[in-house]
Amino acid sequence: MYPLDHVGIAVENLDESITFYQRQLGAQLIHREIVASQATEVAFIALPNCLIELLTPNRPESPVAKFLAKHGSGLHHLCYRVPDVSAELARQRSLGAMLIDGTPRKGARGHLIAFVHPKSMNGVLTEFCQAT
Ligand code: CMX
Repeated sequence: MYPLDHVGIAVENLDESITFYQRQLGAQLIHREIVASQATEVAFIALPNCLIELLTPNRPESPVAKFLAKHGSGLHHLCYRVPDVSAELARQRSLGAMLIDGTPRKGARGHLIAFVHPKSMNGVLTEFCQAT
């Protein structure tokens, strides 16, 4: 089993959500960036054992915009940290999982990332990431 890297939470307003986590949980903001490949703006909040990724769309075609319109703010995905995303995708494919990304791409923090469809993962959108 791989370590959990972060929990992705879709939010309508990034600034307000960062303030909420800082005030409500005493959490620390460690990183913020626009992820062009995902049409999102994200902020990482540090917990002692894991990160929370707050994500909001920065273009209307973002998958997060569709998610927010359908579900509202809330849990969006779980991300596991793996040593080799390509190898993990091959393993997931061999087990019959429905890959969203057939090959890894560049995600937040310069990591290589890939998503697997929630319908293959017990209803949870699942990301694998590899530090580069
Ligand atoms: N978690 C669980 N289920 C989800 C979901 C999510 N985040 N997003 C969609 N679904 C479900 C929907 O509820 C729907 O289920 P039903 O058919 O039972 O109604 C089904 O998946 C299809 O959803 P949809 O609203 O029609 O959306 P799409 O099929 O167009 O897209 C998905 C869904 C997962 C393929 C798309 O969001 C995607 O490609 N996601 C991966 C990329 C991504 O999310 N990037 C943002 C994060 C970037 C970052 O971390 O930087």
